[in-house]
Amino acid sequence: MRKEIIVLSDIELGAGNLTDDFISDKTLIKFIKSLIGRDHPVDLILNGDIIDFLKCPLIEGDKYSYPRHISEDISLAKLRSVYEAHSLVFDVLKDFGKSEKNKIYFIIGNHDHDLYFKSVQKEIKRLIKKSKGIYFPLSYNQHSVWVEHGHQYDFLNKTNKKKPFVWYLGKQILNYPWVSFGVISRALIMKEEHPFMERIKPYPLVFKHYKIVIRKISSGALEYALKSFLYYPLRFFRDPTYRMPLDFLQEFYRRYRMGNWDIEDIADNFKRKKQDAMRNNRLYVFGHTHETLIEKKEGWAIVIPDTWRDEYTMDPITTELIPKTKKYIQVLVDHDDQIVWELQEIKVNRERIFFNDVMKDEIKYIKLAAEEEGFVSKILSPKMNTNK
Ligand SMILES: [Mn+2]
Repeated sequence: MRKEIIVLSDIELGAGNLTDDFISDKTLIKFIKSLIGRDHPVDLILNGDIIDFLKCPLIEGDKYSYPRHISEDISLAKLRSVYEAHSLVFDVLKDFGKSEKNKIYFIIGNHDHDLYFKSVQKEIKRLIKKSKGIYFPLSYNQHSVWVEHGHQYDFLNKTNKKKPFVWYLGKQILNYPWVSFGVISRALIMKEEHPFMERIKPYPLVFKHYKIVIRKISSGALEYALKSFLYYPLRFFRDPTYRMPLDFLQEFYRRYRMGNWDIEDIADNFKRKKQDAMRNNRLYVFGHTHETLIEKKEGWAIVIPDTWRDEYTMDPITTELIPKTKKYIQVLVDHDDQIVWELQEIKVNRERIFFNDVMKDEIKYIKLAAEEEGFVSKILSPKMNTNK
């Protein structure tokens, strides 16, 4: 065999606090260990939202906050907190990367936009002791395999590729997509109040069973959207993070006229955008949507291998919360550059849990889930938040 390509995404490594949704360190470490010592080279593609900078607080002493203006120093401090909470994951990447023929690709997603900072890339290279064969691109394209996180086909989360940074008060800060600023200033506070709920899919079913929360979220989101149109651009005139992009306004208006508020289907959007180029590759892999998708057509296929964070699918009849399996794409490339690929999955053993019990005490079940998977959280104490 010439090469093996492994793709997984949306791991969302956080700081071990209430907004950190990754607890499957043991499963991930065991899996990456199994890739070490192959006879052939392995390209390990971490397809975006791997380090969850977006939901990670800035921890300063015994206080923490979710700052809106992310300078290089803040991204580095967040990386440090993530490293402290999940250092064994970095260690196993170090072991995997020791062999020169093994390559690691950190593809940039919307939760790890911070990877645009060169100093953050440098620090990751230092932490996993790999200076060659480690990359931070927006996409991967080798052996007719195309890999990309996919947020560029989701208009709410797409980033301005030409302008990853903006200037604010003489400092370079991250030019997050508009929605991410909303996440930082509003949604994370709600996430701390309902840390488990956000892990359960599908959302419409969750909301059906949990009407108070949906009301809180809708009114919060509506208020934020209205203020973003009418008030913030004036109130924070000099602050680029409060400017709503023009294409967002246009899209908003278009959707309003069409009455179309459906969640984006990134595979569909990609096909529409890249129709002519689809024949160039045989396999397209995306992440971002936290779903499992296999679409096979003559000559090409699109796959999404779901998320690695702790996430559940609610059974609509019994309301049992069924933990998602951990999935990855395995591609084998032979010496004639022909590929064979498969969606693989790893099951995690967990006790059965039901929606109604979880909703009575979300934090208790957050802790139980972490315990069951052997994740020792260092700072799982809420209410030190300094955000207003
Ligand atoms: Mn994403």
